[in-house]
Amino acid sequence: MKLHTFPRGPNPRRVHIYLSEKRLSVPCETVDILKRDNRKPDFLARNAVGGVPVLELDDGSHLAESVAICRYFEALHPEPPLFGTTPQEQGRVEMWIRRAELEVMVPTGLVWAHGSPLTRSVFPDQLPEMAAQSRKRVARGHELLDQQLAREPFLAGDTFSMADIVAFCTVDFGAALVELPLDPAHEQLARWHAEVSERPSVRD
Ligand SMILES: N[C@@H](CCC(=O)N[C@@H](CS)C(=O)NCC(=O)O)C(=O)O
Repeated sequence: MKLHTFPRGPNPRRVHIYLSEKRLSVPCETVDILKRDNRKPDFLARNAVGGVPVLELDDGSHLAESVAICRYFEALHPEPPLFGTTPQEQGRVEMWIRRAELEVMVPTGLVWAHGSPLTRSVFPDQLPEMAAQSRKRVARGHELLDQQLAREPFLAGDTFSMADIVAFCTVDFGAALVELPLDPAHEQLARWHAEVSERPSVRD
């Protein structure tokens, strides 16, 4: 088994935090996405979509998509649960994973692609208007998370879950690289962000 990864990327980072929470160790090979190694034919043979992370299994097959990779490990190692245990918990975790992806990660990615000088060489047809609109969507996504975190300590309830991992990696990426800092008005999002930042799986 081997994880093809670029640990600083927000999507691979989810898997690294997940594995650390589960105390699982998996051999890793870094793919230099800055050099576009993930767009070369040998990598595209592993993942036709071209992104990292990709998990190579011992039978030579591959699994892509960060959440799918974590679900694979969850089925093999259910404890401690990070996708919920009861049907209700599992539904809530899934709901907040989807919301973190669709309401926050998608627009954050669009700001990254269309509004960052760091990606201009990769996306020469940047649309500043798309970046501006997506910034507003990110603000609404942060608001959604903030409201939920005013009700519950973590996104899916009382316990830390995969939904927190997905949302945290997204919010952190936005703040660090996409000029999408946390709004001081989002006090619960800031409280949660500070708490999750202190988890050994995130800090180390
Ligand atoms: N939905 C995928 C997204 C994968 C993805 O876009 N990964 C980024 C790194 S954070 C990447 O490989 N970017 C370089 C590229 O797509 O060429 C997942 O969750 O794994």
